[in-house]
Amino acid sequence: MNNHPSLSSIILDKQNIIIFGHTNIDGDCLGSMLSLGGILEQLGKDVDYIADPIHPSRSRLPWVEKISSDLDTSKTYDLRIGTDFSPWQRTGQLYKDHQTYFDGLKDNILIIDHHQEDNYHATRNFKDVDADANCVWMYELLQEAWREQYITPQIATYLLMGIMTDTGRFTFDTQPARILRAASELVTLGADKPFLIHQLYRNTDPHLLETLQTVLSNYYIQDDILFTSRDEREAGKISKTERDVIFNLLQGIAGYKVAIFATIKDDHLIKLSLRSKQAHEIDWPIVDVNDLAQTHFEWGGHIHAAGAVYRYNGSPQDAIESIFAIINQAIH
Ligand SMILES: [Mn+2]
Repeated sequence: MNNHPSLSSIILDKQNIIIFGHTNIDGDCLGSMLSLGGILEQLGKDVDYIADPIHPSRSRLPWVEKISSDLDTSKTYDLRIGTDFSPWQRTGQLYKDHQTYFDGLKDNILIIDHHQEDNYHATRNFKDVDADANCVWMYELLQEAWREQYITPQIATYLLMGIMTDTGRFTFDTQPARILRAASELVTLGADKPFLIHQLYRNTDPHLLETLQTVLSNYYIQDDILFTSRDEREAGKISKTERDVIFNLLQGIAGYKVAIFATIKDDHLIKLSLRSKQAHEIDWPIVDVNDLAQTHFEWGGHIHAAGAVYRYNGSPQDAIESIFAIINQAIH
């Protein structure tokens, strides 16, 4: 991790730079993209910010409108950067629409990430799987390259957003000293914490209450598993903010080994969000949900928070029973 060249040397001779984010963009990814891009722009670089089309219900993330989903595959770039994800597949619809383009990219690919997944295509791989947020890792890399020279209050705010959102507002970080030090320095550099608190947590659309009604009426606890689900086919997508509120709620419940939030996406796909408790909270061995997701489903993430997909034919009720059985067997 420590033998990497500095960001400043990598971007020195690069002019046209594209920064990619992951599908279902979140505060950490957005903060990573905009903070790095903001510094590159101050250095006179031309920067494009590209991620999956953003659903209106997610547009409450501040500054998300700075991200475009119009990828011009004929445009050449001197450097392509992916932040807060590893395999190109995580760009979602972008990858599906431009698979040949992504698969054909061979050089000048820099990945800055904190997920465990493989990034086989990266030519430069800045990965820190111990970082609780990609933005804390990004902040350290930016500091290493340029000190605080280009970290304006706006850029400090972008970085603090990622740190706050990916740690659940400083709740489930595993390296609190590192997280709080970075947060403290960013506030000193002018990060606008009250603005973030308002935008992210005190400005939620009343639709949240409907979502909660569904999630709470569908929940059950059985065999140490807290399970709930929501059918997107009838009720539509929900925002990142709503998801975060749901998880804060589920994670506050005592005694479960795995909390599962299943989203029925369509007639053949169920998306799972998995959460487990940390060692200090429990008197049983920790459940590694990243391992669970990678072994029994697709995708992954982190030890205590991971996403997964399950493909099915037949009824979603049967699929949900199968998912429950797979996870139940895996953890017992
Ligand atoms: Mn992240």
